[in-house]
Amino acid sequence: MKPKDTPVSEFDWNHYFHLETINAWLDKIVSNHGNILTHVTIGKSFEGRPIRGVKLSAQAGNTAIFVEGGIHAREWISPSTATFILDQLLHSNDPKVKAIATNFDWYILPVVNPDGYAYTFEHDRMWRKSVKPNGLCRGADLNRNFNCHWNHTGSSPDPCRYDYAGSGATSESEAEAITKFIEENRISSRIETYISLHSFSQLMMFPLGHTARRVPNYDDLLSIGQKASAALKQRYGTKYETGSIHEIIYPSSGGSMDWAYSQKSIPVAFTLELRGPPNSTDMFILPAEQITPTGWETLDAFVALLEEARNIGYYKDNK
Ligand code: 0X9
Ligand code: ZN
Repeated sequence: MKPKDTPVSEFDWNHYFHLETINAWLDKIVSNHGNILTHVTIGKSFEGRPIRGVKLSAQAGNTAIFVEGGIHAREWISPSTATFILDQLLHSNDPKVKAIATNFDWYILPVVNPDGYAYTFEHDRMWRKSVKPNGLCRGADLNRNFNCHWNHTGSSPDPCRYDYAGSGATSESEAEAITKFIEENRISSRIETYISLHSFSQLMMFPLGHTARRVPNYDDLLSIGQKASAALKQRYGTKYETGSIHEIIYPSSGGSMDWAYSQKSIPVAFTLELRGPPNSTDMFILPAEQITPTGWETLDAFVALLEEARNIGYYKDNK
C-alpha cells in the first residue's frame, strides 16, 4: 500500500491507495476526459466525506449501469477493481470493451463507504461497517441497511455485531445517499443494471438474499451469471460459482442489490465476491500483485454479462 501523500501520477493497479489518492485520480480522469466524464457526488458520509464517483456517457440514448464499490470497508479489492474497470473503459483498444464503454452510460462509485475505508487505513484493517457510534459500539453494516426486508434475516439488531442492520432502514447516510441517487435517476437515466463489488469467495450472485423463492427472471440471471463466470475463467482459470445470494452464500436482508432489484425494478442485478477463493486464509487481505489480474478477469466478466443480458433481451431500446 502506498502512503497517504502519494502523488496522483503514481496511481496504478499494483498497490492499494488511500481514499485521498483515489479521489485525486477521479479528479485527474475527469479533467482529462471532460467530454465524456462528469463528477458524481451522491451525498456525504457520517464524518462528512463526499461519496464520490463519475458518470461516463459517450453517447445519448444509452441505458445505464450503476457500479457500487467499497460498501464494505475492508474489501480493498472492490474499489481497486472499480477503478481498474473505469480506466479500461476510458483507455482500452479492445473492441468489446470499447463497445460497452460507448453503448452504456456508467455510474462508477469506487468507495461508497469512505469513512469505513479511511478507518481500515488508520485504525483497523479488518473494519467492515460504517463508523457512526451506536451506544458502546460503532458502525452499521451498510449492506444490511437498505429498505428491503430490513433486519429480517442474516442481519443483527446488535450494534456491536459485524452485521448490525442499523437503527432503522436507511438509517445510515451512506445507504441513504445511494437510495436517493437511484430513486432520482433510475427512470431518467434508465439504470437497468446494478453491480455491487465485494470480496472474497469468487461468487457471482443475484437476488434475492432473504428468501429461497426464485425471482421471476431467475433463469435469465442464472444464464447471465454463468456466461460471465465462464468468460472470467478463460483468462487465468479463476473459478466462480453463480446463483442467488440465498442459495450460494447465506441468507441476508437489507442488501443494496436486493433493494435496487426489488424496490427500484432494476432487472439485471449482481453482487460479485471477487478474489480470493472461498477457502482463502488471507480472506480480505488480497496481495496487491493480484489487483491487476483481478481487474482483467472481472472486466471480461462485465463484457460477457452485458453481452448475454442484451442477447436475452434486456437493454432493448438501447442504441
Ligand atoms: O454479507 C454480505 O453482505 C456479502 N458478503 S461479504 O463477505 N462481502 O460481506 C454477501 C452479499 C449479501 N447481499 C445481499 N443480501 N444483497
Ligand atoms: Zn462485502
